[in-house]
Amino acid sequence: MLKILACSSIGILTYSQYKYADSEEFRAGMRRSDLPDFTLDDISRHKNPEKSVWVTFKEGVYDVTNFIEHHPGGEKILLGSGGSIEPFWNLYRAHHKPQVYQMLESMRIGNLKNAQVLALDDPYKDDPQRNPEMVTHGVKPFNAETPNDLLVNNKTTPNDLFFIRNHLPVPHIDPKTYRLELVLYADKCFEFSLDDLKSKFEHVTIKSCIQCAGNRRADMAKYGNVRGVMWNAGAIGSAEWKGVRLRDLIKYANPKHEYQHAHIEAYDSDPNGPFGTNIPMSKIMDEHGDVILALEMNGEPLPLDHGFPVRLIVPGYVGVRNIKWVKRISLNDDESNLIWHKRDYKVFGVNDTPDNVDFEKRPPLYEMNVQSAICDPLDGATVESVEGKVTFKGYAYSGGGHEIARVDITTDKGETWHEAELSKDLAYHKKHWSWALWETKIPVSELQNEVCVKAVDSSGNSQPRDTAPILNYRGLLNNAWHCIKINHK
Ligand SMILES: Nc1nc2c(c(=O)[nH]1)N[C@H]1C(S)=C(S)[C@@H](COP(=O)(O)O)O[C@H]1N2
Ligand SMILES: [Mo]
Repeated sequence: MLKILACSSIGILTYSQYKYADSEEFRAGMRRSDLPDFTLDDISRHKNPEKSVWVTFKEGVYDVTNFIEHHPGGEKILLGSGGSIEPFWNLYRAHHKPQVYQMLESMRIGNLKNAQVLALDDPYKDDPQRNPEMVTHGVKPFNAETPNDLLVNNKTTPNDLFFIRNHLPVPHIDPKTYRLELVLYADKCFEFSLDDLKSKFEHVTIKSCIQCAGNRRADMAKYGNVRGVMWNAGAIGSAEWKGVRLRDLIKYANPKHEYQHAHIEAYDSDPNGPFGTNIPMSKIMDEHGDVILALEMNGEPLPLDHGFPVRLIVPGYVGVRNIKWVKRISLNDDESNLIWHKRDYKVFGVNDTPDNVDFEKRPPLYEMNVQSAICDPLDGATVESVEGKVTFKGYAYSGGGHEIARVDITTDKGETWHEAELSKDLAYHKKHWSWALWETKIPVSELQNEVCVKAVDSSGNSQPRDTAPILNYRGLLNNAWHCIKINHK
């Protein structure tokens, strides 16, 4: 079926274009003859949140003043005020969906006069190729997890299967001109080339897990509204990181003052500034010196997606503190004000909503809680028994270097438990930065349709049975018992 649209530049459409032409996405920003025209000048005069804020999208002009306080991304909406929101939407691709187009059109006030609709560059066009086996949750930015059953095949997660959590396009950095800046606030600044890092400092190798604070968010989402990437249990991996101690660089710089915090800035950035975080100096300078600037992952130069050429590894800390593509480290007395540090990765209560939370009141999340998951078989699988038993495998991990003390599996909702066998990774000065993989065989006669796991760490911390009491709208730190449904013959 063909359809001719009023817009002359569109002409005759094929069927797939026709379906598109009926979509919200297509209609958003199209010229509307029932509305007045505004010039770019007119629009640029409306960027005062106290009075009025206008933005453009393609040929559409929108008054978003009343929407600012409801914008899920908060005041970021002001980045586009008085001009086009397209560059930001291309960066934050989650906007490209029918509901958002529809909402935008509800704020429509006019057309852009003499609009020359620019074809905007795709900031993600140089992102690297990824392993198609990965379970992809989003492409721009790229977010993908290891298929959960493959996770437990290796104590060291292969580079091309290690989960990827990007917030922005992958920066491409020339290793020849790369410089790491170390700024001693209001004092002096040092620059290190890759050669400096490799030749001036002792090399160390540390096996450490990285786990995203949102690991298992998809489970939490069954209990209420949560926001973020819908990870299953695969937003975790363990790798051997080789690099130099950040402590050694700081000792080399020899600050004359005892700073409290290190602000870490990365090369990936958006109009708000660089991606980055804050690490307390006490962690960097402790007697272990295990916070490293890694140049290699599992014996290879860091892959582009994992921070080439230099990433920070902060063992025992939540994923986001392990900053990729490190650009600058500044020492300071105060905690970093970077938006990614101040306005994210904080844990709220069950009744907190985006409208009532006070980010300033909450401390940043550093060490993680104790976690475990069943990876093999996968949820919903039909299991087979060998000699009357079914094998279950998974991982357990605890933040802060706590050792996994035990892992137990139940087939009867917690009445009785099977202790699993653990295969632990090496500890460094009694700190367990990596995970324990576990395995157990359960008689098929005992199996019902659900199997759950929980772990206990060396401090006696364990996992709560239920998710509902730990629900938080950001979907962080879900460490409730991990349960899977199974069928058996
Ligand atoms: N520069 C930079 N560092 C970053 C991120 C990022 O988007 N940019 N994501 C963080 C988050 S939230 C996590 S969980 C880990 C993921 O590391 P990976 O992609 O190597 O698995 O990187 C952290 N470091
Ligand atoms: Mo993360």
